[in-house]
Amino acid sequence: MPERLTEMLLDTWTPLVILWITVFPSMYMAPMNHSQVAPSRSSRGLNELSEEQRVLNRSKRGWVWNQMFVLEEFSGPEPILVGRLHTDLDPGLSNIKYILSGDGAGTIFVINDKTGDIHAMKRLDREEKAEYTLTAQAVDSETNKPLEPPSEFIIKVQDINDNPPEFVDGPYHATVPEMSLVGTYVTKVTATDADDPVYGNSAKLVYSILEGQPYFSVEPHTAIIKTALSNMDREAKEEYTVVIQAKDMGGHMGGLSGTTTVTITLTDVNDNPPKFTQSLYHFSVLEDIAIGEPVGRVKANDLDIGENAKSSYDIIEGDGMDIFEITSDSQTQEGIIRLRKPLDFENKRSYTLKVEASNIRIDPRFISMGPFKDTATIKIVVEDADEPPIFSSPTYLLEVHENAAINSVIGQVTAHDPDVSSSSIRFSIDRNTDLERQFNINTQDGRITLATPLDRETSMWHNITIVATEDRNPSQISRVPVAIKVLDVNDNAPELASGNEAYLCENGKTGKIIHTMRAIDKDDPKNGHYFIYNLPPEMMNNPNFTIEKNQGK
Ligand SMILES: *[C@@H]1O[C@H](CO)[C@@H](O)[C@H](O)[C@H]1NC(C)=O
Ligand SMILES: CC(=O)N[C@H]1CO[C@H](CO)[C@@H](O)[C@@H]1O
Repeated sequence: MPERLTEMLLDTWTPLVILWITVFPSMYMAPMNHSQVAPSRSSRGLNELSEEQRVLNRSKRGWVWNQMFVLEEFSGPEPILVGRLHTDLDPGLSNIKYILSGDGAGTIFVINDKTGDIHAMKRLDREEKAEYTLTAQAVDSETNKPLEPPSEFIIKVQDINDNPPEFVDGPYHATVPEMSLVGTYVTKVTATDADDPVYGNSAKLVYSILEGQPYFSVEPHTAIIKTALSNMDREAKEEYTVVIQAKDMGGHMGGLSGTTTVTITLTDVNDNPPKFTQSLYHFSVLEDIAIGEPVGRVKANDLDIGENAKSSYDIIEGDGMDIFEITSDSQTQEGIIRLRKPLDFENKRSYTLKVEASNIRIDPRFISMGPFKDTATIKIVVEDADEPPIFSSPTYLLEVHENAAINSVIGQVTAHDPDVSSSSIRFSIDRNTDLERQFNINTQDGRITLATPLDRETSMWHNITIVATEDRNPSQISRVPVAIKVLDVNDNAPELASGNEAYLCENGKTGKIIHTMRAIDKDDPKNGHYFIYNLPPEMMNNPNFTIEKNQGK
């Protein structure tokens, strides 16, 4: 075979050639060379090889059948000649009639019943229907008797590159951690091409990046998008728009292309330490704030987000480490300084603390970038608050003998105003605790005196409340409990207990106990009662009875 012809055949005609060589029928069909522009009904575009083959194959009878090809989207002024049926049953026979049936016969494909030329009457679209199955038959034109058995053949619609690549899943969104190394996988995109994937290069895609360089790259054949720059910093630029193009014809000139957008967001890594907004904070606080109350807030900002921006706060130094504490506000990420122990302006008027904010979640990759913490100094000034008087004791216990004289002093309470500009104090008795007005108090010096007589046997305790009021600001009030215990004096005579009738027998023996006397006393001496029993004077000289102390009691 001539070299030039071989080359020609290698392209679209290869499958036909193979069939012609392997099958040896007497009837054949000849496809048209579609590189010809606008073939006409009269065109004699028969392949030379067909003639050669025809000679070769004449020895055998039957259909030479094969597949024919027709270019899709052909839109010449006249119908395109797809191919020609021919039987060499009897080359001289003029009464052969060709009949075509099957997919599109008579509408899309029309056969010239004499010449066997098949024309495509319509423009075809391979992506709509890629092949048509038809049946051809040669009959006697006069008798309509089949000269050959019918045989099927296929007309294949041959692809042209009439479909651009399409990204059906686009536009895409992808993320990649900031500070990733060059070549880190980001995502993969896919374009599809409706053209014939097995024939030619019409569906052979090559990807390239139109927008997004030098930050990202795309792998031409896999469409894998990777980072192309290291140390991309989310805090500098968070979102990138990457445009990827897919081009068919293997990316060559003249290919069709389609594009898609990939929005790539850098995700946060902890590459920023917390930083206090100020190196020195000043707070002032009234000395009388309650334990647990906030004194002030500090903030260490972190350019990162989420967990990477979270810091814990600690007091690491200072003269108020036991007085204050710092906690973090999970909402605002601020450090809140709170009071742990009471303040006393009169005792200490300022504190200095050193606080530290340190990231909670640290990425080991970035430890070398420095400590993920920061410190600041906090100065707290304690301000004087108008405080109520303070008694010299939280409670008082006073004792008084029950026979104490009216106006005698029972005891004294004292109190002072802790404020620097100290106020004088007035004392009073809370009369709700001394309804009987048993006591009086000296408003100036706090001496408590007896107002009415006491009786221990009536009331042993008088528990009263003393009120101290600042002269300058009468709303500054303190109260203290005073328990007054009434001490016993022997103001009650003993009495003999009842049931003092005794009986003895006539012949009672001398020395026999005939009765035990008992005495009682309302008083309550410290060491208990001690009674002395004597017979009345008129009995003193009667030798018949004596009274004795009962076992020392
Ligand atoms: C008064 O106070 C004393 C001492 O606290 C206590 O023992 C006593 O029970 C109290 N008496 C009354 C009547 O409250
Ligand atoms: C003073 C008195 O009553 N003495 C009497 C003591 O007992 C003797 C014996 O029973 C009497 O005789 C006494 O009179």
